[in-house]
Amino acid sequence: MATLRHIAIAFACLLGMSAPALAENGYDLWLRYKPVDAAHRAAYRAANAVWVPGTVLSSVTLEAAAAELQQGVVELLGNSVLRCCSLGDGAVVIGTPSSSRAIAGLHLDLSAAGDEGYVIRSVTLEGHKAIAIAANRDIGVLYGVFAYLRLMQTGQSLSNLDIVSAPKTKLRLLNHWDNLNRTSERGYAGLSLWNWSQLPALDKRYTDYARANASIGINGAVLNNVNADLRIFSPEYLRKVAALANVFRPYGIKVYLSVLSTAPIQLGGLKTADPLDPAVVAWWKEEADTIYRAIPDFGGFLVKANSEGLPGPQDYGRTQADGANVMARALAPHNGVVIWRAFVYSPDNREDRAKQAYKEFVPIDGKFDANVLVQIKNGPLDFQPREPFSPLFGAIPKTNAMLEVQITKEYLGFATHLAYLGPLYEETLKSDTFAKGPGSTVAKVIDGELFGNALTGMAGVANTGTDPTWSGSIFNQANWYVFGRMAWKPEISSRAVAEEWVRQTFGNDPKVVQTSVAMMMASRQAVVDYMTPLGLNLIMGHGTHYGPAPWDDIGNRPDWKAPYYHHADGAGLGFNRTATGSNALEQYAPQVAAKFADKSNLDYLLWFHHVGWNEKLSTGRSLWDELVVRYTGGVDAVKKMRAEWAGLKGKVDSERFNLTARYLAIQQAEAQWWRDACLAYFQSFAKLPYPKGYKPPAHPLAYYELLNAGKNLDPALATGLSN
Ligand code: BDP
Repeated sequence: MATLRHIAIAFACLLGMSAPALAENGYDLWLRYKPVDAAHRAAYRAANAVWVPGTVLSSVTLEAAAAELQQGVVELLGNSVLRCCSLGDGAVVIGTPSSSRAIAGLHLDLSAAGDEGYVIRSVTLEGHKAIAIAANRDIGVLYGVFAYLRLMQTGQSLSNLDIVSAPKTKLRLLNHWDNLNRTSERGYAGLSLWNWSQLPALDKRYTDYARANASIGINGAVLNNVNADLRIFSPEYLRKVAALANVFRPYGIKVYLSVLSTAPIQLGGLKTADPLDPAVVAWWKEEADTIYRAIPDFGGFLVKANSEGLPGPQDYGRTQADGANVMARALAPHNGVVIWRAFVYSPDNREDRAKQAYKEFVPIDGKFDANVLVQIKNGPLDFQPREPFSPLFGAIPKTNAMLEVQITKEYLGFATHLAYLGPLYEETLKSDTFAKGPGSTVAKVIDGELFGNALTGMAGVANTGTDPTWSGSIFNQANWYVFGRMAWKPEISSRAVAEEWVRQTFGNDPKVVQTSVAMMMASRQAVVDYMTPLGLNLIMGHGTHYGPAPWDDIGNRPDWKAPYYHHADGAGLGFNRTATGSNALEQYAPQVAAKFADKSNLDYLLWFHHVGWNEKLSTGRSLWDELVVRYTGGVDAVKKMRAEWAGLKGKVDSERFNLTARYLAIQQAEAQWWRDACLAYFQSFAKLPYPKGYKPPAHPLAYYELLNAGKNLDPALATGLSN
């Protein structure tokens, strides 16, 4: 195959044609080191002619950096291999001042690179033109090498380089909601990557996973589901975890584990898990010591407590801070951290679910130990296509606040729908909390700039699995990519990242780049419009969160039923969270509350207001008409994406082209399903005609209700389903 491919490329080049688009399955992600185009080849080859000797590959990380550079340069530049040993123009020198004499001799200012950052600079080395990739620590060198290769992958100039980059956040973590039986909660990309039954035996995929993460600066992985199975702490599993940690270590990735607060009972056989009980305190210490014996650089624990039926410190009348601190004190001597989730809500609490986490955590601000981070979902509810930012950001200044986003698309169409999440993350990060006046963005809260927190971070619920594409589709890879890039640099633009990703993933053909970026940038709003326009939320299929089910009223938890969120009735639609309703607005700074209270802010209209069906909106249309227009617009946007993609036939290799085309067809059908089902349902309250030119749904409401779990579901079946 390889030979044929090379012959084909050589032949095409000979005839002056661009190389044909050959099949690829997506496994290489954005780390495709395909030969660069003719326009750049000569300059890149000249700049990468000589490998400067003298870097002592004194660590596995430097070895990985050197290997990546070698592979990248060889594959990107075709037959040119970095030559070793005699200095000449076009030298590339990598290392830290202590591992490389050449780097030390250049006396570069590395202060801005910090512990993990790097400097890439055009320099003169013994009279020769050279490029230095330098850092204070080995991991910075590896990150620098990936950044350097990215310059060539994306067709940028290698002249006069002067790049300094350092991550703005300390913990940049993937959260894998993976179970020990290899299912992955809310995973749509095959089985879990972790083959527990074969570990500690290794698989190349683990190394490639680590390379992909390191290339975008991700430095930690929580291996197991937040709904944790404690068997992972048994000696047998810890050996398996340690094997993964060994593979990830050269790439700067630490492993973390999810744990339950009742571990002292379940694992330790104690009678209580009360965090203030001395036996419990001692048990956590011993457990931490055991883990660190197996994994000396273990990252720490991720904890979901008193949430969705899981146990927690409140079961003993203790606070969330008490629960976190007992673990934190056990981990502190080993430099481990506790990441405590703020995703806390309960059906016994009659308060608006969107207000519960804030009420829980604001009173205990300042009570958490220094090595605890509180991990807050981007919105106050649950990873919806669009939510206002969580009011907790900016409200707990004395606590290390970490942002949690979902990379897997639980509420945005699973694997098949094309939805680039960069704009969603960007919207959250750029949201102004006004906590310390204008400009107090969520980005500045989570990177520590606003309140001076020492521990900072961002976590993404991973979308990785055994699917050949890793992420369930080619475009889903972009969500993994943009998560890493934004965790590194929270103020980066999602459009810039989209372009960078497209160039690495599909090449630099202007039409491919332009079209793909445009599709990506429009895609998330399209999903909002065909699923949950105007601030609607949580109207997805019960339990599965697949497809529309605004009628869903299964089970006995009101906060797990769709009507709790949309409040459709004969008068109108939407959740009144103003002062006359739940007053969730009061949890935001006055400037933010005023913005959300403004009914012309249509993105959050129905999130904060119950609006009459006939009420005129800022668009000049009634709510009902606007709803029809938005739902229809969402479907049209998918049709447009599909047509645009079709125009790239022949410009993208056939396997990845066809897979994407197939998924866009599914997305179009499902967008239509969403539109029709939701409009049929809401019209049963609005009882208004469709605006001129807009088609009513093809079927009656009952048809859609039957399609997705709802009123008509067998009650026996329904009891087995969760939220
Ligand atoms: C919800 C998911 C559920 C998770 C939960 C969480 O449906 O599977 O366990 O979030 O974040 O959105 O803990």
